[in-house]
Amino acid sequence: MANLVKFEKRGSIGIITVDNPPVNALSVGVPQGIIEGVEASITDSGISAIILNGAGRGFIAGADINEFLKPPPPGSPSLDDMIRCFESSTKLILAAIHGNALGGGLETALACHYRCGTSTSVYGFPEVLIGILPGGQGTQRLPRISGVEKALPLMVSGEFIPANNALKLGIIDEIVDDELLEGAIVFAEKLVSEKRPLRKIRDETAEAPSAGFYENFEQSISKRARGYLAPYKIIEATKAAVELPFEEGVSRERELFQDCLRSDQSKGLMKLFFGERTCTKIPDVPKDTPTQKISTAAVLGAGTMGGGITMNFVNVGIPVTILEMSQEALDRGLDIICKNYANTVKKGRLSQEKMDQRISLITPTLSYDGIADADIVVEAVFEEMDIKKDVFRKLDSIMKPDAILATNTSTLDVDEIAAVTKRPEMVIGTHFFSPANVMKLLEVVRGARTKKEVIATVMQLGKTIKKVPVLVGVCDGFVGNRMLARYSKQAYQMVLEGALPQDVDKALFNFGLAMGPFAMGDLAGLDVGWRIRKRRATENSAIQDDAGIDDQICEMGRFGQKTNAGWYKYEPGSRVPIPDPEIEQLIVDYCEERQIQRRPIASQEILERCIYALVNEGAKILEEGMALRASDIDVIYANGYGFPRFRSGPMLYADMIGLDKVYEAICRYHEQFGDAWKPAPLLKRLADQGKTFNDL
Ligand code: 3H9
Repeated sequence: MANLVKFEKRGSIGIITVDNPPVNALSVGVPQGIIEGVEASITDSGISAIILNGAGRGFIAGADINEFLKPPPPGSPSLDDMIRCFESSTKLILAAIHGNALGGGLETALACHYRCGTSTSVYGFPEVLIGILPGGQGTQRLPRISGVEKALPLMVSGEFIPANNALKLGIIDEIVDDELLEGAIVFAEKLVSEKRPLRKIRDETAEAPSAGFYENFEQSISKRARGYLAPYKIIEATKAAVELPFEEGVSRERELFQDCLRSDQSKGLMKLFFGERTCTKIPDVPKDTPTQKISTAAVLGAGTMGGGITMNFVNVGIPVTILEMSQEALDRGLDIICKNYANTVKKGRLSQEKMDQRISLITPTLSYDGIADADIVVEAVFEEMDIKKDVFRKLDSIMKPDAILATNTSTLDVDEIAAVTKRPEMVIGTHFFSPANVMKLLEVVRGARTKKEVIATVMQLGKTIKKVPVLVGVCDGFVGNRMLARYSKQAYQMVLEGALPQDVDKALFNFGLAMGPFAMGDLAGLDVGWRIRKRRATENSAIQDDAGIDDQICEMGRFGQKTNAGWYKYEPGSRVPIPDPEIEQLIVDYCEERQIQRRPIASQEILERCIYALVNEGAKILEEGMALRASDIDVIYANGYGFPRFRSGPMLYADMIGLDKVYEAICRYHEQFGDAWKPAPLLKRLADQGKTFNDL
């Protein structure tokens, strides 16, 4: 028997244990090992029942996702072979579950005759999150035991459910003691002594759902599932469970599974799955680097960012002292935090008790003395170098010696900030994205002198506060915003050349982005950038005074959604952008005054210029070492910039198009539009070598 699976006999029970760390995936060899365990049990007349369980942290977390990205190995028994073996078994098989039973792991359990789990066990079909469907008969079995109306939302959301819900849905038959094997043995012996039948889910019927169910369900997921293939394939497979005999349903499921597996979407999502795990691995900061314990935090500034950052900490039980300069600012900030939580309570996603607990972890203060003992302080004050420097000098003088000093700057040089302290090795950037309590991305900015222990601590802290932390280097805009500047510039440029904001936004929305750059500008508020540009122009006479279209829009008092007008207009209380003839006229007049010849711009050009601008800058960032890997950039874009997850991110998208084609297009734009399009040397090199960013 393969050593990924162990077999032992305890009394009259054959015990098969999958032991394939870290998550007991069904890698090549595991199904074979399990089959051998079942066969050994069947031939042993002293065995009356079989228990299948997992070693370590959980039962089985599903198929081995790595194996989907490679050609299948020849001849090794598959999940299907294993299920057939279970169904032809003459002895009762009980799945005994602790930790996770996910995807193919849950399908394995559903092919057993009975299932029991500990009270803390967790169940789910997360295949949809990697662009596939439960293709080990899950779409045919779950509707048969839980009903279509319960099964479909579970498979389409990829949600994990706890044991008590799984019991209600019929996924498990019994919750056993946390001493899993003892409880499972008792349960198996009971099933045998009661001569319970070898129950097969395949023999049951999936009843049709109530009239209109599928239509309503599709409607309910239409926003979330826009552009995605797998959710709709799961619906089709579920219909097959109702409409076709079991074996035919299984064949249909197999076809639909292959459709998903062959798609670029599943490749993109699987790459992102691994990318989101690889991004915390830093070559020169090994896993065993010592970390500091973070038991308390301080946040400087109770504005939108400071408030959001504070919420992240208290959400996971880390008390925060929040410092402001005036009582009024402090009260305003705390009020917003309370309102945010109250909204979540109103939506039923948080209990009042939990809200109160979280609020009680926040200590407001007006004095630096109040924060001196915090393990980490995150500064979120006004984005101005001199102000930040003053703040860091002050922090350096009052914070305890081993405190981590973090800045939430989105544009300023972290090394310059660190240089005003006597402990630059303790200074690091933590670039949160707005709204900081919602957005998953955290750019962790490594300064030239930041200590490895500090990096390891902050990366770990990022995970603790449920962010996706990605390490980046010090450069203007770091990774995400530096690339975004190129993208936004192209979007704006095309409006000057002949496109309208709605044309640009539509092309990018259809590509799968949550929204295009102009709708995004309106959402974020146009006045912030405008005020910065105005201030810079006053401070520096070398900056030319030709107000851009965006400046003119602000001068009209149109600051975006908050004023019901920006690049678009908005009905009061609505967030739906409506193209505005007044803006169209403004654009046309603006171009006429400057004798800019406008021309129609096809959506293909819009898309290429925006996305390739990201890719070209991304290539420069990689070459400079500001991001560790192409997949880190994709993780940044998927988690911080609404890039469609099914495309993984701009770098994998470019790889899939072919870097030779991308390079060729960029060279064309370079010739046409000049220096802004200078191709990144790395892009040229990879294109010449027929390689991809992901080969690096
Ligand atoms: C499937 O089952 C298809 C079938 O329906 C049909 C087949 C025909 N494969 O997340 P973590 C690795 S599709 C390979 O940091 P956690 C992961 O990369 C599958 N590797 O831990 C990481 O490696 P490393 C359906 C996997 O405690 C390490 O394990 N199942 C797999 O935060 C630890 O992972 C899923 O989609 C895998 N399936 O979370 C479940 N899973 O240390 C996907 C994990 O080198 N997995 N790894 O970076 C998860 O959701 C989480 O990993 C889990 C643990 C909740 C299990």
